[in-house]
Amino acid sequence: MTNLAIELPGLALKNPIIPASGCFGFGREFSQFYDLSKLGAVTMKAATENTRFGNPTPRVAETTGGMLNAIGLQNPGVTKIIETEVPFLAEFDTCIIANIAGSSLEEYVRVASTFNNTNQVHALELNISCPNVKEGGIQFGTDPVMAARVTEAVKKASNLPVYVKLSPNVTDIVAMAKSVESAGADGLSMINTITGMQIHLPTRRPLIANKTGGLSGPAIKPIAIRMIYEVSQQVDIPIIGMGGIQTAEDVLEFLLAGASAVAIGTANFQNPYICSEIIDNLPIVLESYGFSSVQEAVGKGIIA
Ligand code: ORO
Repeated sequence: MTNLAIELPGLALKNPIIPASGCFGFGREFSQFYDLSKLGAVTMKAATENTRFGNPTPRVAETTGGMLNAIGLQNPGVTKIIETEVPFLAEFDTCIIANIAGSSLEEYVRVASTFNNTNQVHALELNISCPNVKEGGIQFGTDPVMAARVTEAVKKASNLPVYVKLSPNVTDIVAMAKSVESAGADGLSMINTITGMQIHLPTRRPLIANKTGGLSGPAIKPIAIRMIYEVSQQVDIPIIGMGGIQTAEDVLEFLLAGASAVAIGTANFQNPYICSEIIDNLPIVLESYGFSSVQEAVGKGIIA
């Protein structure tokens, strides 16, 4: 029997498959398709202090091998999420990860400490990498000093493990990773989307109203693999890897590159059963490449 379980700070995962933040809402729609208890964990859509309606539409567009989005952190606000969404997800036998965002260091701290009042959330994912809002977010995620400052502040404010979600929109992702590790991050989550833009020729307008958006999907998979590989060589904290995963073979590639678990994002829009199908296929794929557990595959990949 292939052992899919993996232990990360705060997260005793029955398998390494986690729907990615922003691509699964709060799980309600997907719970009509399969039992969410099958999942290793669920990462909720980003929570901010107050309700956000997000950016003007259109804010999602298909691209070659991927998708652009500029949702703008739409969410009902942390209090509502704790009142209505966390209890819904807590009905399932899975871990809950709360993605937190803010437009200032103080907002991150307030959102993080609000989650202390619920005992149903297992970990925080500190989102310093949203490419689609003017304030906060990526300003923290592209500067190692700011990233360390917000990580340290959130760690102080929270009794939950903190996974910092890194942006690929930087020259040196290893420097970012090391900086948040020194500031006390318990883990990393990488990569968020890559800023992109596409133009609709007949109207000569950008395809999305925000002009630019975050590119996700299989088009970014090699970038994610490269970054996870480089970072995993240089830090000691675990990595939740993501970026264009569509199959169990892709999952194995991420594990071999150095991820300990993975998040599935864009693929959920194409196939709502994708996480469930990958969980079913993963033991077969692991076995066919000679692995008897997920743990055994982590970081064992690259034969030079
Ligand atoms: N979009 C992304 O691509 N990443 C985020 O972290 C957040 C958003 C969004 O809400 O626009």
